[in-house]
Order: sequence, then structure tokens, then C-alpha cells
Amino acid sequence: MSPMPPRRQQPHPLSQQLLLAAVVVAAAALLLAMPPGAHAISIAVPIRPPQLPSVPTVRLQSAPGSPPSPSPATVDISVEPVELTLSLGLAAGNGTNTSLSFTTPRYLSSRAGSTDKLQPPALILDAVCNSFGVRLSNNLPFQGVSTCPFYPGQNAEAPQFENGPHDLEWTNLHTHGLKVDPGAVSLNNICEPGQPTAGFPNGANTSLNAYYCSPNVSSSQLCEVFGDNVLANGRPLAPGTPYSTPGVAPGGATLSYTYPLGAVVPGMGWYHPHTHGSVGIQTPTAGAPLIVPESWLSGGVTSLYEPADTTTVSECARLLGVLSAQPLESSTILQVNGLWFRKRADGTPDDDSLPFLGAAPGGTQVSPLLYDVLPNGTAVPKFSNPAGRDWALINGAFQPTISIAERIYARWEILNTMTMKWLDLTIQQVLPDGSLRPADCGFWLLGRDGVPLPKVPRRLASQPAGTSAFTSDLILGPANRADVLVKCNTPGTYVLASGAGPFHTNYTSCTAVHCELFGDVPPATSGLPRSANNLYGGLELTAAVLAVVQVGRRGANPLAQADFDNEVCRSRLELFPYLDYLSFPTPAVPQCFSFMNQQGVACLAVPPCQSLRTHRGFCSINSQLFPTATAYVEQGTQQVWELHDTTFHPFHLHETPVRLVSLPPCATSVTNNWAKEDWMDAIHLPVCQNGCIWADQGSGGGQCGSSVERCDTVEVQWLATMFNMPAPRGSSDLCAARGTAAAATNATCTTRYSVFHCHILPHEDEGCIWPVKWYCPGDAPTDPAQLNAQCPANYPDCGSPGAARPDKTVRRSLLGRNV
Ligand SMILES: [Cu+2]
Repeated sequence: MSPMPPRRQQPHPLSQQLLLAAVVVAAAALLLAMPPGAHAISIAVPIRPPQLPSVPTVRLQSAPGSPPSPSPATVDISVEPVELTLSLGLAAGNGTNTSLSFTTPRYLSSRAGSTDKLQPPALILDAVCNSFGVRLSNNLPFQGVSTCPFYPGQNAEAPQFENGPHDLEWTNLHTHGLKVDPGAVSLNNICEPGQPTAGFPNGANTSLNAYYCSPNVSSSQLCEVFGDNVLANGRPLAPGTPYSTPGVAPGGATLSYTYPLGAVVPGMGWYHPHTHGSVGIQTPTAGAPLIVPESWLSGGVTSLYEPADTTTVSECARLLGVLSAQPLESSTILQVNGLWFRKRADGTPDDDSLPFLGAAPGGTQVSPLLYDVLPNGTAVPKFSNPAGRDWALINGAFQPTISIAERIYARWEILNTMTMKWLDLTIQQVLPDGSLRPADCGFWLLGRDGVPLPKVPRRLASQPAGTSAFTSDLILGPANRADVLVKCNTPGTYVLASGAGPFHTNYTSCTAVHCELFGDVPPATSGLPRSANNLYGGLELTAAVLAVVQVGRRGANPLAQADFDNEVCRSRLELFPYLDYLSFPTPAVPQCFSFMNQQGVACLAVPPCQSLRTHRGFCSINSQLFPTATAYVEQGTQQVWELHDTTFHPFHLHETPVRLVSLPPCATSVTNNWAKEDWMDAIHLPVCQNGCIWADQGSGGGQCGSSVERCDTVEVQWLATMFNMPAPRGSSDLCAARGTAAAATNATCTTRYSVFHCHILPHEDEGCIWPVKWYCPGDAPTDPAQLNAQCPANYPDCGSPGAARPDKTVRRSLLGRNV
């Protein structure tokens, strides 16, 4: 075996020593410890509970004709710190202290869920063709922004935007799975309407410096936000506010979101924090499903599906019978959360643990939830991590038991909130010696990322080169959802595993740890431990056990259900104008985006960093980091985007699903998990790790002028909705059938801003994200270079004006600026 290449994907070009020093030195001025007397609520994560904890639900219903704002269908959700404890105790079976304890953000709703559980409610949107609202209160402890004592954008020392983990307790909300107005009219942190700066009530007389930097300014402020605007963000709670004292109302800033909905296809989305800089540290424990129910369609599934052809009429009816008995909105939800706490053999955090701990890059800030800042300025970790492993939870529990009946379809809605790594799910039998054998079970895929497949079902089947049989496995990248039927034919006790299927990490090409398959076994030479989920039955398995699957006897009734053939029903996606691709305006606008290594130019002049001029796994898009470049999209157009290298960097566009026009052979030749014509909102093709010729450096080494190697190419199409147009015909038909008039719209077009990015969320924080400017017709940028992005063939010459600019965060930390 060839030796392991050096591991890449340092989340920031600082050595460990620099990092620690920076943490120690820089923390004091900004950071404030938890308020005296305030205690985060403690939650003991259930270990191997005998039942799957159910995900609570909140139904959001707007009466037809109710005003969009304030929406009557509104839910209050708070973000608050909780102390999470996981302890396997004797269950670990290996005599070691397999435990973890840390304080982290979680969502809590007064309408569902309980204070002693991690899992927030799934929001069920009965408000389709109307609007719904979320009032999000930030009850995390105060942390001034990283530019203090200056407010962002105040001067050269305080950039408007920064990359890298920062402002770790500021938060906001992003929704996946809806076709919704992006809301934002500026890249800046602006509330709606008439509030010039975030969090300020009308007429407020507070300076921006005080707002961002002073804990003594009241944080009981309200920011109205329209649509899925991730550019507004909320001020954390001032210290000393007794947010955890019973009977005292929390006083954190509130972001009040109003989401106008047209006719949205039934499916499962999700919501999670999206303030640039804190996405990767908050999302692992704060996220929950957002469900567009089938019941909003008059006729339910019978109006959504029809027989694929005349030969499948009875089988399509049988499938619809199965789906009607388990509607999307009441099927079993499995939400997977990943906690990144892996340590290296020498006890230091693994590369991907660093952004989760918020200690990188630069150490200009640490999270007050994870560190105590002493009077002398040192930051002392207050989390306890003797296990030093990564963990996966399902519905807030560790390895819970899911019960199903033999030969009866169970409908599962699976949500992968993991901010890194991918899942290859199979159902396995664990033999006494710890080896794994595939169980007689199968997955029939119905939909991905909240959109039904064009034809359903699709029995999942993978057969990588060199294997002799098909395996029914489900591949989920970060942010992916799957609507699946699961059926096992033999009673018994099995496990839902990741890492026991046909695909594995290619540790030769995947030297960045985020591109690992969760549950895989790192090479012995790396000294990295397996995940805590690999511990099962007193043994250390070669795959991660996410859940136990108990297949019970069904008795005499109901009757056993036969396997479905593929594609017995056709989905009537054309009912939804944003999915009716044959009616999209033409000609389509072509653009190209390449996920590449970040060019190392920033480091060239700085000795500690010089050796890192090839960033090796750092993520940029067309060699640009946020917010240097912008994607321009004219409202009302059809967009066709060519995407390069989603093998390691999952592409995610806000506000809309995209349709797969073409896929690379490295993906489709080994599995049917994806197919041309599917719709997705996060595209990740990790199996191409084994099907591409992929240089160790990824997309080129990032050296000046070097060529950009390409592993894979995906082409997608999507509709850039015109937000001021009345609801399109199909939409108004569907809404009228529900008794709702077409949604009211503004009379004139307004520029909107959204984003697209890599959904390895630490990469998003590091700047692998572009703004998308949705301009109005007739308002195209005059600089032709700004229109229709093109994928570069080479990295810029370092000496040319087009060379990558230094990352401000890097520069500032290297200059030793102590904010
Ligand atoms: Cu990435």
C-alpha cells in the first residue's frame, strides 16, 4: 500500500501553534463569559433508547386571504445554549471513557418539543398559497462582532464582510426546499422596512458601534425580515440577562420572518442558521425539518401522481395506496445530526473539529459557549471530550431503535443535517464477530431534496466497478433529504449503517477529512479513531450504526406487500411553474461555476504561510472568495449552470431546486441514486472520488497560473422567478383549488440578493460562497465581464490584476492585529 499523502484541509493556513497562541492572546477584549448565575439547560442525549424519539410537529395554517404580514401562521422559536452530554458508559464496551459534554446552540419552540430534548419541531406548512412566519429569538450570550470596536464596514480595519469562523453567537434563519423570495435588497444586514440597520426599532438613536460592540445596549429588538433573507442577522442576548431563569421572558433580539408561498410541491425541506461565519458551528445542533404537506393539494397524492403509462395503472394505484396510508407529513422522520469532535493521536483536534469548535481561523474569537475567558486573556476550553470521536445522532438520540414490520413498506423522510461528510446508508445484520452482512431489505426512492422524482418509485441499486452484486443503498450528502419506502423481508434485529455499503472513502484522493464517508475506517497510519457510532454490541465495527432496525413479525394482517417495479407512476411536476421546465423562457442563460482550491496568493509574502501557497482543499468558486465576485441573474430568465467538481464540494443554491440536465459517468455508471432529470437543492457526487482521475491537489494546486484540473461536470437548469409577477397560471389554478386567491405581489420589480455556496458549511464560512444578484429586466450590469460567469481554465497569474486578492481575515491575523 502506498503511504498516506499528507492530510489536507487545514481549515485555515495557521499552524496549530499559531492557532492556540491566537486563541489565548486575542480573546480578552471581545469575549465575555456566560452571565453570572445563568446556567444552560442540561440535556443528556438518550443512548440506545428502545424507541425512536419522534420529531414533534407544529402546523402553520393561514386562513385563505389572510394578510402576508403579520402572518397569522407564525411560530416562535428561540436559539438558546444547552449543555449536551453524551456518555456511552458500559455500553461502549471497550473500557474507555466514551463521552462528550459541550454547550451548544439549539432551537426551542413553545408550541412543540420539550426543554430536555435536542430535537426541535418539524414545521408543517399548511400555509401554501399564503404565507407563514417564524419569530426567531437569539438567546445566545452576547459576543461583539469580530471588527469591534468598529462596526463592519466602518473603516479599512473593519471590513464589511469577513471570511472564516467569526461572530459565533450571531444567528438567523435559512430555509431549504421552498421556492421563495430571497427578500434581501442589499448584501448588508438590513431589516424590513424603514429600519436602516439590523435590530434597530424605528427611530432608535443607538450608534452602530454600540449596537455591534456594546453588551449594554438593549437586545430586545425586533427586526422584520421578508422571505429567505440570510443577509440580515440578529444581535445576541446581552450578558446578565437571565435567559435561563424560569419565569423570566428572554430578551434576545428577534428576527421576525415572513415567507410568502406560491404553489410549492409537497416535500421535506429544513431550516438552519445561516449567518456567515457561524453557520458551521451552529448548524450541527440547530436544524429541523420544514414540510410542505401532501394534504394541501386537493386530492393529495392522487393529484400529484398518475400512471406512468397504460401498463402501470394498477401498480401505480397500489403505490398511491401505500403513500396515502403514510402521507409525507405523518411518515417517520429520521433527522441525522453530526458532531465533529474527532481528535488526532496526539490529542489535538482533527482538522474538521477546529471550525466546529470555533477556534479557527486566526483565533480572533472563541465561542463563549465552549471557552472560559480568564482575566489574563487566556481562553480555556470548558468542553469535555475524552472520547475524541465524531458522533451522529438520530432525532437527538444515539442509536435509537426503529421498529418496522416484515414485508410492509415504511415511509421514511430522512434529513442529513451533517455539515461535513456523506452517508451511504444500508440495513445490515451484525454478526457475533462484528462483521456486517446485508439484510434482506431495500430502499425505494420517491423524492430528493423535497421534490418527487419525475417517475416513482426507484429501487435504489448500486454496483461499483469490481463488485458482483447490486446493493440497495441510499447516498446522502450534507443537506440532502430523501423520501423513501423501506421494506425488510425477514424478522430480526438489524442496523441502519453508514460505511457498510458498496462505497467507501478513497483515502488516496480524499485527503481532506470533510470528504470522508461517515463511519468509514481511517487508515491506521492516520491515527484517527472511528466514530462513536462504530461502537456497537461491545465491538468496534467497520461502519457507523446510526440506528437499530427491529423488524417484527406482521402476524396474519396486513398482507405482505410485494416489491414495486421502478417508475410505475409519473409525477405531475408541471403543475408547479418553477418545475415546469418545458415552459421555461428561452433562450436559457448559460453560466459556469467551478469549485476550486483557493489560490495561495495571500500567503506569498508572509513567511509562516509561504509553505501553504497550495491550499490543498480550500474551497473557492471560480477562484474567488465571498464577496469578491457576484453571480448575476435576470429575474424571469431560465438559467443553465455548468458546475465543476461537486465530488468534494456540494453545490447549494438558495431559494430554488435545480433540475439535473447532465451528470458525469463517474456517478451514473455505479449507482442510480441520481439520474438526469431529478431535482435537487444540494448536489454532491462523492462516489466520483473513485471514478475520477483526481490529482492530490483537487482542482489544481492553486499555484499562480496553474491549470484547473476537472474531475466532474454537472449541468443544471432552473427558473429565476420574477418576484413581482402575479402567480403564474398553474400556480393560481392550484391555489384556487385550495380556495386561495393568487398571492399578492409588488407592482414593480425590485433587485434581490441571495447566495449559492458549498454545503460543507465550514467551507461556506471560509468564503466558498457567492452572492447572487437577481436584477430586474433592463437593469443588466454594464460590465460584460460581470455577466454570465465562466469557469477559468487556469489560476490567475500572481502578478496580474486578476489574481486572487488576499483574504482579509488571513491578512489581519497574520499581522497580529488584536481586536
Ligand atoms: Cu466545499
